Amino acid sequence: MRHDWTVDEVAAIYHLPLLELVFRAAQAHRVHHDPTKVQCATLLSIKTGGCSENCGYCSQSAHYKTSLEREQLLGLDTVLDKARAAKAAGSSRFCMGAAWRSVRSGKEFDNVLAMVRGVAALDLEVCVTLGMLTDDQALALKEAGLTAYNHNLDTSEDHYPNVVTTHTYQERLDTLGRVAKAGLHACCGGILGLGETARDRCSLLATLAHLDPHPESVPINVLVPIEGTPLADAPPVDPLDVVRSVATARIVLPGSRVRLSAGRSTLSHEAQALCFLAGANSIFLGERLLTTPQAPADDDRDLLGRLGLVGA
Ligand code: SAM
Ligand code: DTB
Ligand code: SF4
Repeated sequence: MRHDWTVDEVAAIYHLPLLELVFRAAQAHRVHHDPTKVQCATLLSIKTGGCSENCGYCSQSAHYKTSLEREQLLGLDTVLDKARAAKAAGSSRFCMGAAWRSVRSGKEFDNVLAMVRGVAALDLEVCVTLGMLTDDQALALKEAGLTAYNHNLDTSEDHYPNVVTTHTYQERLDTLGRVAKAGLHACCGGILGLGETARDRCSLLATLAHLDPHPESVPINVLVPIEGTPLADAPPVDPLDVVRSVATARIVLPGSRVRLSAGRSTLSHEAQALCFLAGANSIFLGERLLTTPQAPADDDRDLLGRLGLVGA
């Protein structure tokens, strides 16, 4: 495990001839992981919309007029029903997202802690993404049985202010520091398609590799364009660049789970197969991400079956 990758070193990997890159990533994958297994996770938005932040890609920002309906925090029973259904459909991890800038201590946070305890009791890995955290909140989540805290850096430090201005990259890094200090695993990755350059992608991967420990999991999202947001008309990402990004992530973060996340259902089965070969070993299963649709779970089972991969 290296924590001193330079952007130039990461870029040298990212720009290798594609098949050489995929080959090297597949080798790294086999040293650290069982290449026949793909983790299946299910997402649930527990508090939707009305977010104070202006992330230019997000359906849930109150700054943009999107077609999304705001919703209050879901009740515990609703959440646990969804978690049981996710488990029955083959997921081993349940991830809950709230459209908050940061967590406020009080009744709502206590309800989220109850959700974490309840999901953990179902013998599922539990992940939440709630925005910025204090040390005490991170410890409370750890005590409630949280497996990992999702907090993405999303792009390079340089490009970040072009995407969001209501919080800084440093604030994201500070929250990740608190997550590590509380002994929680971090789930931290990015989005392709935010108008970034290849260098920005490499810079993000270098930053992720500088985190000590490396994130337990690294979501690679492809922008799901949302009408009404500044990035609604961003040019689509070349699927082979998704493969490149996954492969580079696998090489610089060899022990982490690399999750082929949002936007996966826009990739062909063949492109997804290349991503799995390049070291992707986790997916979101099911019809819904947080606020946007995905392919039905049956399609994913068909995909894994055709590739001879086992959902885990
Ligand atoms: N508010 C919290 C935060 O920003 O950390 C948690 C929720 S936020 C929806 C979680 C992550 O979802 C973002 O960091 C981003 O990586 C991803 N995301 C949100 N909207 C997306 C979109 N339209 N396309 C791809 N990824 C998206
Ligand atoms: C992550 O990196 N991707 C997930 C999870 N972390 C929370 C969220 C994807 C959201 C995609 C757009 C939507 O459905 O709103
Ligand atoms: Fe809010 Fe998170 Fe969406 Fe940004 S990504 S607008 S912080 S919900």
